[in-house]
Amino acid sequence: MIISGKELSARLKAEMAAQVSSFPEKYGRVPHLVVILVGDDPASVSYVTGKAKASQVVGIENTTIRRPSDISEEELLGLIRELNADDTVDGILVQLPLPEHISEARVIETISKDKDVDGFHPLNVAALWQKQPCTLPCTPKGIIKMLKAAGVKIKGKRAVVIGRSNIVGLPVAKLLLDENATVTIAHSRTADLPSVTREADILVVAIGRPRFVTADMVKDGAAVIDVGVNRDPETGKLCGDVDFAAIEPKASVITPVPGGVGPMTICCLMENTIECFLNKMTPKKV
Ligand code: L34
Repeated sequence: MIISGKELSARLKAEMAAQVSSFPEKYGRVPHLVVILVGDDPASVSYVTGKAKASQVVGIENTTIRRPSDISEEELLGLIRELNADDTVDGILVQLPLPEHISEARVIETISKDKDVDGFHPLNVAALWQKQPCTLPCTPKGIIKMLKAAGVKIKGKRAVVIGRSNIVGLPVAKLLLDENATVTIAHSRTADLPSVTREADILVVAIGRPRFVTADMVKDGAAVIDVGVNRDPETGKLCGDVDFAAIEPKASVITPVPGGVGPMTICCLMENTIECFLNKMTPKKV
């Protein structure tokens, strides 16, 4: 079975739209997400456009701020600080990657924790690993939603995550662990990787190389989640990290690229923006 992230995200966005439509009456306004895009990398432009479109569907106000790739780090940090101080802004996202002269770490730590809709701020990451309330990073959150929607039982299963980035690999491994899977984090330097991945009931691949995972690496009946978004070197088309044609017949469920994890990432960004808005509007008593 192919898990359509496109369909699942459409369903969830429709539910969020219904929820958001009650906000003007309840809170006097709708959530406001600001996305900052530095430079004009075509992939980033496409993702940021997707975020603006999804905002429109959900009824969230979206401001996309574009800056040239030669913007100084200080200027970018200044813009973020202004948005932090702006009460009408609920969520701030700076699209990654950034040009080399700008420190991604400094940018991420400058965004107010309460407006960090990506869940990338060190305080959010710490809260996640300490089992405290936090904003969950969008891609890992979307992956867990897809597995659950497809009826995949996570508890007691062996999960293998290929990739150890801060954005996907590490947090998705943590979320699977919290669902009581037994998790192995592998990477491009893992010795005899196929012997590790063949043990996986749930295989999550976030390595960024076309057809990195071949059929011999996948156990029969495994759930396969493909986080890769690559250009196929031969056809130039969008493709994942998994040899989809060869693995789809073996897998119990598999996510396609495009139409899999990508749309779910954006869907969870919408959810996180609503969450940040509601946290502000209905503060929890301590
Ligand atoms: N700050 N930077 C920040 N937050 C993020 O959550 C991201 N990411 C990653 C890159 N940089 C970021 C995204 O938004 C990757 N990513 C992302 C989002 C959406 C899609 C892919 C990656 C997506 O919608 N992909 C479509 C195809 C889009 C196309 O045609 O180009 C899909 O169906 O997979």
